[in-house]
Amino acid sequence: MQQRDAMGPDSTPAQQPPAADAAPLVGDLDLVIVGAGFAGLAMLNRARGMGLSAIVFERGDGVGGTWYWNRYPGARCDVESLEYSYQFDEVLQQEWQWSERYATQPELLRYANHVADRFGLRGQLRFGTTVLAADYDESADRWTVTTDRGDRVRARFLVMATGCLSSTNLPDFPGRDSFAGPTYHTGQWPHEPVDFTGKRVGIIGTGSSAIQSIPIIAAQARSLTVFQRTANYTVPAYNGPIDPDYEAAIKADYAGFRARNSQMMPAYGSSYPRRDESALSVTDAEREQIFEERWRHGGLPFMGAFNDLMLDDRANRTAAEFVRRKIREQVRDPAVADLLMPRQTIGCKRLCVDTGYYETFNRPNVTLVDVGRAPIEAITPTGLRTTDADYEFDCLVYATGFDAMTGTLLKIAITGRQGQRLQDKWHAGPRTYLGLGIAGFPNLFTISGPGSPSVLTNMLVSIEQHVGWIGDCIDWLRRQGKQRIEATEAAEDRWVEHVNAVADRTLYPSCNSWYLGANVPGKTRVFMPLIGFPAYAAHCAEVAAAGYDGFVHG
Ligand code: N01
Repeated sequence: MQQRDAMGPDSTPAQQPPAADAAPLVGDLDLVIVGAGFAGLAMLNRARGMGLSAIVFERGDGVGGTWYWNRYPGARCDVESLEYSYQFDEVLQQEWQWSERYATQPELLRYANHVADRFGLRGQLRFGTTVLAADYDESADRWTVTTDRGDRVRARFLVMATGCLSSTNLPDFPGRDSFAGPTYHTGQWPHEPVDFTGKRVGIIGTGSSAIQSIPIIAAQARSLTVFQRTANYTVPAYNGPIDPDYEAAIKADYAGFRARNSQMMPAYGSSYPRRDESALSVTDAEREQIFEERWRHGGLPFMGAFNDLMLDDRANRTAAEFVRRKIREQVRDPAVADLLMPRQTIGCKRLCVDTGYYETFNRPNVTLVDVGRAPIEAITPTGLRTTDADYEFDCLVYATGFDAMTGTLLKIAITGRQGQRLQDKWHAGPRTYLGLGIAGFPNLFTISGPGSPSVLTNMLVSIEQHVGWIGDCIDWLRRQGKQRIEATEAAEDRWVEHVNAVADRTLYPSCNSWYLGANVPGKTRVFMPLIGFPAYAAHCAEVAAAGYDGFVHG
């Protein structure tokens, strides 16, 4: 494969970030990457290391992806900072110092910017640019990518680093645009601080984003009305400054720490791993003590208290009941406590991690409204109306989540071989091989795509595993003198079956989660991520070692 360079006189495209009024790009490259979040940055860095000509198109005006858009009050990661970070560069992981156990959004955004600068990536990032279409030309084995700024770039390979939670879900309530005050979506928060002081605020939704922002908004606003359709489970974060001794111990053997984490099912948590014991094999008192220890530790390792919490309904109920007892202890009004108690399987929607969530409902300025029982009928100029009552407020926050995993990909008109459109191919749910390749769409790779562990893992680990695999694959094709690689239909069919079969052995499909697409009206109900990182990563390595088994290439 030859480096091409139709974008400028150098062997790489423009070395400076393009100005807002930069002329459209027209040219021919090795690689187009869509998205400059953690996945896009890592892919670009790998491509540069391989000497590939590449450009990244990014809708936002800066790097960071999820951490660029989700600036709502209290936004922070629920995987510990020392794990939620790149491992591809030893100096980077040694020199960067996280301030807290769970990093805040501003700190994560600083980190993304630091990586872009430190590895000299900015020259190949084109911000404020939305990719509209990508078309595969079979005669030349090239993708043509077009954007809303008139760019028209041809490339041998196309990598979709578009993120899993990057298309917001904004319910189509009647009268939605009639509200007179400001409205916000947690996933598209303004860049300037929003001051709720003295305001009456309404918030729709009680997922992770709401659970993080509600305590902070409540402390600032005159009043906060929370519209809850489904109560959610959340465990305390017990966030705080990073213990310097802990950090020093990790950094003394960071590679070992990373290796141990990659052997965990969700690719994190080796410092507090899952216990290999059934919740039903211990006495009630022992079980209570184990849950209590995990609760006091804080965070997602709570679900690692026993090995069958996501496999056995009776085991799961012991954890669910423990959390419900905690809610009863923390919330003074028994009727409010009752409403806050989730009834579904714990863990089948992503567990939330909070700071002061349940206690917030003891505040006199916070009201909880059950819109599961009495749904929202309409947004009005002064607030909203449920089937029960009218509510008035000055500002409205939508914490209504995302069209997860497929939303952004399907907004782009992607057309593969023989004019096949991805929207048509995926009308009954996403179909991929390994969450990396799609039959009918040669030389297109998805990072953390549906069918890979992605959102069920530490995303940084999954991203780097995919970037490594894609980079190695392109390198292999180059060394073999091959122009094209494509998943076979048969391999894809087997893979989709495998992803479903693994999910069906667990309790994950038992509730209306965004993993299933059940949060978006009309979306096909299919469990999208694959459960279990270590077996998956091993399988991807075997596929590569076998000359990209399940793919055709030429
Ligand atoms: O979105 P969600 P999120 N009427 O889909 C409700 C990651 N994340 O942005 O449950 C009324 O979880 C909906 O109700 P229901 C993390 O992976 C991570 O909070 O569908 N309500 C639900 O309560 C997370 O899982 C972090 O009945 C409506 C809420 O809106 C993912 O992002 C922080 C409605 C949406 O919850 C998504 O979280 C934040 C309607 N028509 C996010 N439509 C951390 O790292 C939707 N809802 C900690």
